[in-house]
Amino acid sequence: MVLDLEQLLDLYRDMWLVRAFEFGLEREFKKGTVPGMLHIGVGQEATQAALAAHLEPTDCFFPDHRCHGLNALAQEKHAGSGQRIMAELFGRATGVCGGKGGSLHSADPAVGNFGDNAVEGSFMATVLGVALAWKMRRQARVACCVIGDGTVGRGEFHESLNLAATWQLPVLYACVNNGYAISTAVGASHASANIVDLARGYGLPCVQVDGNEIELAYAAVAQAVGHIRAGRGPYFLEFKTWRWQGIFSGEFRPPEEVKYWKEEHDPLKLARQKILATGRAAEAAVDQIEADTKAQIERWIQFALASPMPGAEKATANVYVGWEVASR
Ligand SMILES: Cc1ncc(C[n+]2csc(CCOP(=O)(O)OP(=O)(O)O)c2C)c(N)n1
Ligand SMILES: [Mg+2]
Repeated sequence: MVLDLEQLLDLYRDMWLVRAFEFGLEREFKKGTVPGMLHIGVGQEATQAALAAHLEPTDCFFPDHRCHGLNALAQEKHAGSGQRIMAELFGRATGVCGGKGGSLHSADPAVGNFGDNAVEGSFMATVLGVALAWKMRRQARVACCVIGDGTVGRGEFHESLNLAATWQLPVLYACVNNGYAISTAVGASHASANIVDLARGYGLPCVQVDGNEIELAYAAVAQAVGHIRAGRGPYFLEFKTWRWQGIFSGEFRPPEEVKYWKEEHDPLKLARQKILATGRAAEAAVDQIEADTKAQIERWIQFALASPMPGAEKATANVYVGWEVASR
């Protein structure tokens, strides 16, 4: 075992926080209390917890559209204010972007969250600039971007890997291969269903890992982050995982596939089994972790619901850096 029991329990708590966050959010969304649209990250909790465990607030990450959990974990770990990610998704003034960012534009550079945007892959160019600045300043930091398998088809993916490898930039590519982009299977749109096969050509270390096995995911991120901080250039990680929800409601995948991922290879069930197999954790204590995180998320939802909407006077604030159109 790579992790001791305490570490495993901490990660289990983080994973439950992500799952409870997403299910709580989805429930509220269906009630109509959450504006916009959502892409839920249930099923990918181990990947998100493994990344959150290694990224410092002085590093950065560009989250993708399924990273509410990573955003919340970073916010909670580094600022003690995970509820502000929830409030952001509810469009409230107490959110990390004052309620104007929502699901796809939640950002807080103070905790390393440099934000997503709606154009898949576009931050793969931006991450190069951040990484180049850090390399020039000799800062041992990690610039991470989280991308889906679908994003691999974008030109920015190839431009980014090429330049990061050529200039040996401190970039961690965290590719979450959940098997589908919208409803297109990865092998139907890419030359290989294993993204590492495509990335390897750029000459950077490329490792594929089971993204639902928390110990393996954790160890892979530790290795990648160590490599980057040591000044040895970029690193590519492919997490093999599966998302419970797609872009639209309704199931398009075969029942046996759904059964495998939800019942036999669920990251939370796997972690729970591993914890209990140590023989040093009582089942009731493990159940309590689940109950505690669910209660914590309900408090975050209540915080969001009780928070005010941003005032109309904020509509033009923060549109341009250093120039607010206060008079309008
Ligand atoms: C450039 C661009 N093209 C298309 C879309 C619409 N879109 C949103 S999510 C998505 C699928 C992305 O698939 P993947 O990267 O595998 O992420 P997943 O949803 O599977 O986590 C697409 C095509 C977009 N946001 N940006
Ligand atoms: Mg995908």
